[in-house]
Amino acid sequence: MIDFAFSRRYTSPEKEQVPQMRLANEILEGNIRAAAKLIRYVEDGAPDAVEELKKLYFHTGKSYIIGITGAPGSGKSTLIDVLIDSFRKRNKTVGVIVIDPSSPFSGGAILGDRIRMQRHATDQGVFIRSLATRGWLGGLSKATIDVIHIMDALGKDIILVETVGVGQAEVAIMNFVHTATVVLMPGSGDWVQTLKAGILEIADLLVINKADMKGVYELEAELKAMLQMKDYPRGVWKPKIVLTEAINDKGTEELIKGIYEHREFLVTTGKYDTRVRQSNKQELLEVLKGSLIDAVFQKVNKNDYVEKVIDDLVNRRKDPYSAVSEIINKLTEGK
Ligand SMILES: Nc1nc2c(ncn2[C@@H]2O[C@H](COP(=O)(O)OP(=O)(O)OP(=O)(O)O)[C@@H](O)[C@H]2O)c(=O)[nH]1
Ligand SMILES: [Mg+2]
Repeated sequence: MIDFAFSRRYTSPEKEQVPQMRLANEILEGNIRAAAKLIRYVEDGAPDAVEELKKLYFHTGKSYIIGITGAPGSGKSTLIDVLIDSFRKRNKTVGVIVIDPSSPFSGGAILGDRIRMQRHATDQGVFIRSLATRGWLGGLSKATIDVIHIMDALGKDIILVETVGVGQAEVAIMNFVHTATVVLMPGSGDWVQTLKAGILEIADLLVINKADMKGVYELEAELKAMLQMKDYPRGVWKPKIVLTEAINDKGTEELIKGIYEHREFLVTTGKYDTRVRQSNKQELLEVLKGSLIDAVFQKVNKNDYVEKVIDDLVNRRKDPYSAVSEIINKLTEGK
């Protein structure tokens, strides 16, 4: 029997010996320490974490998930800090996941983000976690959805996910959010240019932060021109542009209003269900991908088989397509 449990990165034998966990129940009772612990196990790729995630899954799907992505240093964390405040004033509990792009050694970004959101650290209604981007064999976006589920099960009404840039991994993460916000700042015109199509593909809200700085109107005009070039028939959401000054808590209410409007749009047009379906599909495919590769390797990788195939590729004795066909044939051998 092949175990389809996924593991997303190499774990040493002693790491696999995670003591019997009853974390799921504690998390469902709102225990923040248990949630932090499970997130750590997920990060370490502990196979037992999957058992806890399985239990939690049936209690998830209740949070509203908001993605905050955009240019480095555009003020995403500062914006999240003021958003937390506004949501808390509306009696909403908030989870924050910061995808930290820094290397494991610099730690700079985590520190900066933590400091910016520090004032919420003692608030029981707020739970902030950073996820390092390094070492995810099974994909960063899969790790992110696991942590989203944990915060969802913990009972957070709103989950904010911060990522830098609009690279492939970030776009994949945006598949899991209900409202995607792209944060820009004056002077990030080059960045906008290189990502032109990409931005409009993922953004439900376009935030021009640092509206106190020069160049706001140029950027706004540029974004408007981009939007004009695209067709938004009835029933298709046209990204909204919102101006903010996160450090002065200006424009926060407009941003929240934009988020609620987008949510209302999704619900009334039935697109909310479509998004959820898409997100579940994406998650299924990612788990499948990870599990299949694990399972296939377990089955075929006898006597260094995979290494030998790689040798063949390196020496051009075999092409990868035929190699995969052979692997698939090996799977069905003797059946
Ligand atoms: N002038 C001005 N500065 C701001 C504003 N919002 C944030 N900043 C500053 O911009 C810098 C970066 O802010 P962060 O919130 O860390 O930006 P970030 O996008 O999270 O940055 P990374 O996570 O490193 O990509 C900080 O020095 C903030 O104080 C604003 O509205 N106006
Ligand atoms: Mg940040």
